[in-house]
Amino acid sequence: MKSIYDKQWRSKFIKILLIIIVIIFSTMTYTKKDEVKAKDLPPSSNNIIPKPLSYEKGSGKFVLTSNTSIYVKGNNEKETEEISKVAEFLREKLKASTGFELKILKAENVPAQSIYLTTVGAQADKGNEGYTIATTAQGVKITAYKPEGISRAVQTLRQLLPPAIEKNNLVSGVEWSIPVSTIEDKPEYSNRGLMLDVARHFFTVDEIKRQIDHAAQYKINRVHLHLSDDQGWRLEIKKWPDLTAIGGSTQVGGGPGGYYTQEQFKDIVRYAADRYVEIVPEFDMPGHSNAALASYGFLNPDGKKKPLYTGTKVGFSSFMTHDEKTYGFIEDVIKEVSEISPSKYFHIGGDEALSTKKADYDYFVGRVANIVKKYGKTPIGWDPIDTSPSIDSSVVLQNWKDSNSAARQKNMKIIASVAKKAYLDMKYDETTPYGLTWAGYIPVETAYTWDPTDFAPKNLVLGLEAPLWTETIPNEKAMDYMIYPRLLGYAEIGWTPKADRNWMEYKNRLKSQEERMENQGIKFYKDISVWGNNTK
Ligand code: TNX
Repeated sequence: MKSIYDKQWRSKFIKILLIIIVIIFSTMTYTKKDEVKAKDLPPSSNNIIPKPLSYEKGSGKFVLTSNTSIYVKGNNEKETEEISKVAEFLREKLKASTGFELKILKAENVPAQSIYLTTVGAQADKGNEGYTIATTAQGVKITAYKPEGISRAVQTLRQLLPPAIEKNNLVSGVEWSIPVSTIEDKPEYSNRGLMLDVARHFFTVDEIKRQIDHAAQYKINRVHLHLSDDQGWRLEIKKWPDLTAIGGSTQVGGGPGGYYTQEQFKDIVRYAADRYVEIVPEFDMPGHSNAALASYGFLNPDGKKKPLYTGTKVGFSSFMTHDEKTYGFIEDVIKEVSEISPSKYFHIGGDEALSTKKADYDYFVGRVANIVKKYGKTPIGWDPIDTSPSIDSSVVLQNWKDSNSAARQKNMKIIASVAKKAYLDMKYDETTPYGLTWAGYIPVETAYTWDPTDFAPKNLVLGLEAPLWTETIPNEKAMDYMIYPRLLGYAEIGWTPKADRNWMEYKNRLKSQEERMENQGIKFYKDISVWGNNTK
């Protein structure tokens, strides 16, 4: 009896042992597989957003130390100066976290252990924004046709370094290494924009600069400022001071509003230009004009100033379209702004003019477009500006409604901003604490998975722009939350060819940006499709 019991027990024991061995073995192979996976994983450098055209990894690394210098050389003195400014930008970005005060030197012979920024020998084929970054164990060489391309490359270089590089305080114990690699890159579209509505809620110069700086790292190259609307006029016009004294004195909800002096506007423009970002000014008309109508009685049919408006309705205001005083006033504004705005574009609004008869609207936008052209600028307008017979291909359509057949017929250039895909003021989902829903929810995946050519023929598309309307966006925290991380997707749609983009792959790269954004203090939204549950 005992021996039978023993036998049974033994066979049971052997079975259990076998199971344990199988379990141990399978976890071993699993971890082994995992190790292999980890080893084969693309280095963090492959997590660059927007994704570069080509990335080739070698072996080894270049390590940045306090002895590294930045060398600059252009094709002429002026270009060398311009590259030096890009070098200064790079030095400042590296300073806080590394503690290094890198020297910037102009020299013929570039020694090892340096970062070399140059336009010498570059071909025009990658355009003004294209570049090559060649990293060896000895150093980094950035070559571009124009200093602008060097600036875009410098933004890429930040992402080749460990995420701690983005910290605002000294970090110790991190090796500041860049993997040996070669990157060839250039953008798909020349217009990759972010719009900030500073009219519904006012944002300070520093808040705007902060957004420009954050957006520029993802190679956004246009920041469109929506400078007037029913609720506020936000730029000083010397000839008409009440525009800001009265029209700038409030905002949605009745707060104090605010405005930029011309000097402050120039300061924003300069700050953006240092990052090769162009500021595009917009004054919305003939609708969305209550702040102006509240500032000066002569702009109204009864000669009386309209009351200030702090609500969120649209479509109730209109300039007088058949009164020469209106056009005299508008010309004064366009003249003053054109003098301080280096952008070749001037945005004249043109949306939701629901209180303007169609024929009057058509006449008005034609007249205003001509004034803009008189001051040497290219007009941009929201649809339905393209439907006016007085608008032709010299005007750019910013397309928000997916209604651009007139623009196509006229061969007008188009900036894609179709609301259901590109509006940063749309909620991510029903739990989003800010924003609107009229164009639908825009989770991060929806924001990423489209292309301007879904809405317009490629030959007409200048690029895209993501607008942040601010009726429900009262502060920086709300702004960050709505812009990030969706803007990274828009930046990539604008930069990376459609065929190279894929949501499943992008998702991983986006997740790897988390630490960088956090280190910069960007209060972004952790979308469930990327970060999973319980991360809100
Ligand atoms: C429509 S889009 C508007 C804006 C609003 C926005 C809110 C466009 C050209 N006009 O006036 O702020 O919807 O999403």
